Amino acid sequence: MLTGFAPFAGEKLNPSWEAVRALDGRVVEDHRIVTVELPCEFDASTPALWHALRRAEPRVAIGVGLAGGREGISLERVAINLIDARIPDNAGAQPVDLPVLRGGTSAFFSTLPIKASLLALHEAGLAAHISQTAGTYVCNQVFYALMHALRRCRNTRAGFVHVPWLPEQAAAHGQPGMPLGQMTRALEVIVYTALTTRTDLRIAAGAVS
Ligand code: PCA
Repeated sequence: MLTGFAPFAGEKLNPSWEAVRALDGRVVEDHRIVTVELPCEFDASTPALWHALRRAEPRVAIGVGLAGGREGISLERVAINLIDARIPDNAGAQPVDLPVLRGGTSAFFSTLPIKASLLALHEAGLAAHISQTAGTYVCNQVFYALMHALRRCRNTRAGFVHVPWLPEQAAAHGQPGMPLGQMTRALEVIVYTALTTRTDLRIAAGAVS
């Protein structure tokens, strides 16, 4: 299962959903990809995610969001139990210094093979890096909610990936961008790697280039 986000902050498109929806129905290693668009809202995104998870019961669940300003694909390593919204969400909510889940564990690590994915992405000629923070906005909340929901599901691998701006948005912001086809290909590589890699590689993030 792949989730993307609705546009936010006045943008017309969210590249995360554009890249994810291009993979709807695609079969990878005998698994059919299911896609879901989540609202960019603190209140509505988690119930929508949990509903989709219950329906899909996926082997691999990857949340995808936009991180404007970053270069290439960010393989997120950690979700934290903290919300600190820099801007209001699409419902006008701007929570600050609140937990995602009251009393919840401080953080969860991605259970995707992020190092193997990094290597596979670089081998495919796609710009990517390991990121140590998914931020403190709606994406981190969804990542945390995903990992919390699956904390006892040993058969489901899950994590989060940030994509950069699309080229036309990148030009408008004067920041790095990536063509949609490359984003979609990157997500497919990450799904394939998650389904085919048993134990992640143990290589330093900075050593893969
Ligand atoms: N990016 C935002 C929320 C939705 C999205 O695509 C984030 O990084 O939190």
